[in-house]
Amino acid sequence: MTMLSRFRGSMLGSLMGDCLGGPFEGDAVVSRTHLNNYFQQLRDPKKRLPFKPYTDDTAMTKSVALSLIDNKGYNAQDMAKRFTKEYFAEPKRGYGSAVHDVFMGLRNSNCEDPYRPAQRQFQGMGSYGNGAAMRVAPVALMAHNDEAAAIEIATMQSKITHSHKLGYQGAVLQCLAVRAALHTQPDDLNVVKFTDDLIAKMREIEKKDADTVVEDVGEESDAPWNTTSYARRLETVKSFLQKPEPPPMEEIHGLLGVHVSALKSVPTAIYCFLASQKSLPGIECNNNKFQRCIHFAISLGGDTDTIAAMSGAIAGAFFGEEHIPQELLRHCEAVKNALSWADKLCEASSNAKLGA
Ligand code: R7I
Ligand code: MG
Ligand code: MG
Ligand code: MG
Repeated sequence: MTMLSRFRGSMLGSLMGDCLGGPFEGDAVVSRTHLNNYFQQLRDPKKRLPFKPYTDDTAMTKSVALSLIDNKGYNAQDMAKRFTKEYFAEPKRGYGSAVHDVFMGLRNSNCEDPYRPAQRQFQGMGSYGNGAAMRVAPVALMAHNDEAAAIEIATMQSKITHSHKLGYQGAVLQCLAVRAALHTQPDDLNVVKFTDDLIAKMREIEKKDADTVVEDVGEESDAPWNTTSYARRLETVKSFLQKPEPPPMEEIHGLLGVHVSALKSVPTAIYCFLASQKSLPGIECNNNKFQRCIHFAISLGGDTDTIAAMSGAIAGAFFGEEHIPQELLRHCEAVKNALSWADKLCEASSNAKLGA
C-alpha cells in the first residue's frame, strides 16, 4: 500500500466519521440494529437519502491541512486566520459552545498574538474540549517522517484554541495514533503493542508537562493528576482489548467516555479503531473493518461525529483509500476536497522543513 493511499484514507476516514456520525451527536447511545439499518440504507444505490454535511471537525481540519500545505510547515498566525475566516464564513457548522469567544478575540486582534485569546478561555484555564484533537490528522500526515515535529506542531496548533494541558495533550495523542497507523502494516498489527507504544509515548509527554509538585510525586503514585492521565486511560483501553468482547456500554462510558472533552474522547476513538479489528457483537459490516470502526464509534453515542472522525482518521491511515466504501462516501460532503488535501499533504510532506 502506498503512503498516498494512506493519506487519502485518513482524510476520507475523518470526513466520513464526521458526516455519518453528525446526525447522532448528543444521543445517549445509538442502537446497533438501528445503525445496521442506517448503513444498509446508505449502501443501497436505489435509496435517496438526505445529504450528510460535514461539521466543525472537518471545517477545522481543512484549515489545518491548507495552512500546513501553503506554508510548507506550521505558521501559527496563518492557521489562526484560517480558523477565524472559516468560522465567520460558516458559523453554523456545530462548533463547541465556548470556542466562539476565541474566534471573536482572534478577529478583534487581527490574530496579532494567535495564542492569546485561547489562554483566556474558562477563567484562564484554557479549554480542554476535543476541538484541537478532532482536526489534528493533517499534522500527522505532514510530519509522518518526524515524530518530534509532529508532537510540537500538534501541541502548538492546539494552543490557538485549546491551551489547557488536557486539550493539547489529547491532540498530541490523536496525532501519534494516526502516525502509528500510517506506519503499521495491516498484517503486523498487534492491538496490545499498538496501545503499549502509545502509553510509553504519553508517559514521557505527561512527565515533561507535569509541574514540579507532580514530578516529585513519581509516576507510580495515585496522585490526583494521574486520574487525568492519557497514559492511564490507555491502560483502560488495553484492558478492554484483552477481554474476549467489548465491555458493557456503561463501562465504556464510565471508564473511557464519549464526551466533548479530549480526555473522554481521544482514548475512546483509539479504542474503537483497535476493537473493530475483530468482529463485534450486533454489528453487520460486510466484513469491512473500516465500516465496522465507524459503526462502533457512532454506536457509543455522545460526541459521535468527533469520535467517529478521530477513529476514522486512524482507521483510514491504517487501511488506505481502497478500503473505504464508495457507497458510503457518496453521501458525504466535500469528498473531492478531502482528497485534494491528502494529495497536497503527500507532496508537501516530502519536501517540508518542519518544526513549530
Ligand atoms: O473543543 P471544542 O472545539 O468543541 C468541539 C466539539 C466537538 O464535539 C465538535 O463536533 C463540536 O460539537 O464541539 O470547543 P470548546 O467550546 O472549547 O469545548 C467544548 C466544550 O467542552 C465546552 O463547550 C465545554 O462544555 C467543555 N469544556 C470545559 N468545561 C469546563 N471547563 C472545555 N473546556 C472546559 C473547561 O475548562
Ligand atoms: Mg462537529
Ligand atoms: Mg456540536
Ligand atoms: Mg462533536
